[in-house]
Amino acid sequence: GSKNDTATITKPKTKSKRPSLYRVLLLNDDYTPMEFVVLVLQDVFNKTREEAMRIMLHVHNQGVGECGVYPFEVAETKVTRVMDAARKNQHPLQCVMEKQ
Ligand code: NFA
Repeated sequence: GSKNDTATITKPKTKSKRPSLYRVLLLNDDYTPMEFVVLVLQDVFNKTREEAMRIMLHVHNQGVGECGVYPFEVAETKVTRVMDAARKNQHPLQCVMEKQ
């Protein structure tokens, strides 16, 4: 037969899988300055000063708090940015992500 007569038919795959979402969390500690946490929330998570204050105080009082929910790679980049800034400034601030 001709070259392209095999019986394999590939179905057009246009179906879009929705990306898994990850919650990014900040953890409280006794040493990181409140102002540093507020600045991180504004800079890394694009929060307003007011929202950043609200989240920082929630973490301070409750021990943990959500900064946002993002696709894996975005969440990973934000965690890295927070941890790099904390290390650079010698603060023990911890940032983690968890599958939502
Ligand atoms: N608990 C810290 C303090 O009293 C502030 C803080 C808030 C640290 C949120 C980490 C996260 N200086």
